[in-house]
Amino acid sequence: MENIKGIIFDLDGVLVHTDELHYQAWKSIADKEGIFFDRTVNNRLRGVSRMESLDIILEKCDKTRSNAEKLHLATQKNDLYRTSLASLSADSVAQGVRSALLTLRERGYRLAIGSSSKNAEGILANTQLRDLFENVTDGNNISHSKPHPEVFLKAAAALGLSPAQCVVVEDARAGVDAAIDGGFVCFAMGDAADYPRADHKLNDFTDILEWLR
Ligand code: B16
Ligand code: MG
Repeated sequence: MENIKGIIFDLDGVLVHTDELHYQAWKSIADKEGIFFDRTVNNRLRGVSRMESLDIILEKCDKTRSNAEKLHLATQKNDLYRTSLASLSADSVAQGVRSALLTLRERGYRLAIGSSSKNAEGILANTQLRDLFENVTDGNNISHSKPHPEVFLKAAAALGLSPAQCVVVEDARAGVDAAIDGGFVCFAMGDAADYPRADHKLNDFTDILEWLR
């Protein structure tokens, strides 16, 4: 790890448990439309863009939807999701995360966000995390969502670092694929913790402090 100078964090499911809010919003849409949707299907949506998430949900449905109908469903989901984001505050940040991020900064690491979400800036503002990161690369800045490495390559470039100088922290298999295919070291937690492509497993977010001294 001597070469590591930067850390790029996924947002939903790593720093904040907005993954649960995504699940609740999609569940509400699927139930209203009579489409089967459970947490196993939901795990396939981690790190994947909003429209690609909808396509995965619609795999369980025989009815073909027009692009306009799909856009309407995705907008309904995002409206529900954004309503739930309004209740986020500094207290919504996962246990130990803020102090671990401060410690990593004190140790000299450069921090960035690499998220597929178009709501990332709002989440970082509501949770008062924004100032801890030099760069936020998110769903508004990319053409290809995870598992494509674009989001992490852009975040590393914004920090002025090469992929080999950065660790990516992810909770999604699609995100681990993006990191490894982009040439990054990848720490995995949550749903992706046992994914063999990751370099190291974090049982708890604060384990990162043991790896990056
Ligand atoms: P939005 P991450 C991803 O964020 C979520 O994991 C994924 O479930 C979501 O579909 C995607 O953002 C798009 O989010 O609808 O807010 O633009 O995990 O890459 O931080
Ligand atoms: Mg995630």
